[in-house]
Amino acid sequence: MKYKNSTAQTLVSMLASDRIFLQACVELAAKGQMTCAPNPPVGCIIWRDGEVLGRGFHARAGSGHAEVNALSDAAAEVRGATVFVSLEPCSFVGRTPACAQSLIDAGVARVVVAAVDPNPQVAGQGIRMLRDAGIAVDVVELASAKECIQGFAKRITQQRPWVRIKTAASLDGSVALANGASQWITGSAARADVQYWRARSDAIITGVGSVIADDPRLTLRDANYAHATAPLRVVLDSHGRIPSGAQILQGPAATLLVHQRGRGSSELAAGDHVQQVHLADGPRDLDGLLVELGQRGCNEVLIEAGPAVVGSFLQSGLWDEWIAYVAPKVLGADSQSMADLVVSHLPDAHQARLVQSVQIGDDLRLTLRP
Ligand code: AOF
Ligand code: ZN
Repeated sequence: MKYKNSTAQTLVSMLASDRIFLQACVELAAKGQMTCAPNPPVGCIIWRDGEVLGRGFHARAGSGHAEVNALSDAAAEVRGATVFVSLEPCSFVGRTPACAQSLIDAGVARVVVAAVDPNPQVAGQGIRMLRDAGIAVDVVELASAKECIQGFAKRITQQRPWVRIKTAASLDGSVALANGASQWITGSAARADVQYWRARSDAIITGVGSVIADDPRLTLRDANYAHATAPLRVVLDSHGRIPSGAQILQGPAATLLVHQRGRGSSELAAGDHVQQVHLADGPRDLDGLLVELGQRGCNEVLIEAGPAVVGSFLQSGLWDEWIAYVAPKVLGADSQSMADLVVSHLPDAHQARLVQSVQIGDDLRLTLRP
């Protein structure tokens, strides 16, 4: 059949190339993922006549947004260009000027957006501003664009961070032997993979039980993520049991101790990097804890804790994603389950939905959703 260039075919191929450019924007956005909180990661590409004129991503709150960085990256004139951006351009003057206005001033002809900004201060107004100025705007929704801002979206709309649980257990769901031995259950590749989730988290939550048992540092030590902002280390410690010599109390990363009201460790010789908060019901008030972390600008938090904390997060239903590493080994009947909870009736079991499974070294990594 002879190829005939109809309007419909032109539209179809335009849509296909829009998606390819937007996907490249999402990949650019990821470069800012570990540093941009509380802002969302965003990537932008400016294109005209078959040529990329400029690229930009948002690296840090208070510094240039993706669009502005792409505009300044463009050496050539951008008048009449198409702008691809993974998130709707902002419409308000915040820490930085409104991107929609900067694009209008630059005289671009078309803007293609992969996700509408869930921020109520924007929520479609950026698109409206551009259209009012005579710029053609197409929203080509991309699942990957939504996914990369899921932490920001949850905080800005529900005032709570995206909660990701991480577990590393044996085939029979155990995280330690009866004598407490737990190093290591998963192999080195899986443990290295955990560094990625730590690096993209704004806080890591653990329980005082794990601090007493393992004395973890919960710091980033992978050179691949040297640029990442160090996550806040959060210790759930109702009664102020944390040993004053615990490694987690050492800087330079910040640590937040969560106590029950009236309790706490006043005698802790804590430096500026250690803060304490008191919740009415202590760390049992998981929702109060999430609100506190949302107020501190956390978009994504990682639960890296023992069976008590993991069990209470599962039971509370206050989780969004679960990264479960499974090692092909059996620890046996007297080993410790990953979650301190009792299920008496099968229909009451905590059912998760499997969305991905990948082999990491000799282990398996399951991505689960509620
Ligand atoms: C964009 N491009 O690259 C990002 C956007 O306080 P500000 O001025 O940094 O504004 C932060 C808000 O801007 C943030 O809450 C979100 O709505 C939007 N993020 N918008 O056009 C970007 N990061
Ligand atoms: Zn902006």
